[in-house]
Amino acid sequence: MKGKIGIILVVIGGIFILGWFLFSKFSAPESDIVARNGLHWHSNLSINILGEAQDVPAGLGLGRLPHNPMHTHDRDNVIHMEFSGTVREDNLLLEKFFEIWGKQFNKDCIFDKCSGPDGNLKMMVNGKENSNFDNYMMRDDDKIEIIFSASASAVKEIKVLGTEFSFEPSTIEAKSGETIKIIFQNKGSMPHNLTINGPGVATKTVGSSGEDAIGFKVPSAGTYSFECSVPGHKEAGMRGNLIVD
Ligand SMILES: [Cu+2]
Repeated sequence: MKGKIGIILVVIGGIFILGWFLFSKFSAPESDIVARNGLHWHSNLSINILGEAQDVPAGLGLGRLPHNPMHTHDRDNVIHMEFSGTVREDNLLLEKFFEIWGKQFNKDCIFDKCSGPDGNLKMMVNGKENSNFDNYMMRDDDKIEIIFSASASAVKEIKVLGTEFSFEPSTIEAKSGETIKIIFQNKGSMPHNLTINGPGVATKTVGSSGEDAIGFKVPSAGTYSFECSVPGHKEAGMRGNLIVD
């Protein structure tokens, strides 16, 4: 009796698994089919990170045979989508392009830049903000822009080099109220520092090849002189101006 029940359970289980298999095999939704006889679409992709346009390389997806249906030919920011047969929405996701490229892109990050204190990522499609990011399905003639811009609260870093006896640059420009970080690097052979008159901030005196940074909130508009406070260095030429507007 026990044996019979066991067999019946196995048979029922088998039927269930077979049914589920057939269901999943033949029930792929029709709605996500974009084309049945292939397509040849193009979309334009531009990436801008902190104000700098990024190159989309030529020949992506064409490195080995068979060529990837999604690829680039030239350095013209055009993504080619040349599919044959049935094309599903899934095939046209922007994510696929970044997989081919081998670069990171998702709702938070482009390459190594992620939304956070450094800045914010946004995507525009045909002039409108789009929140699908890597899940966006590209369409013919799309103009896609991925933009990573510095957030207003981001700290601006300014590198100043000191040597005998000058600063490079000797003029620093900043906006009142913003927070800046001055990274002072001693490229000379004597000890130097960078001392700003007015806000009263100064780096440590550092030796040759040394470095020190000062972060501060930029004071009200005006011109503030800075110098190296090591005796005689200012007179010898180690001075400059912080111009605040
Ligand atoms: Cu000095």
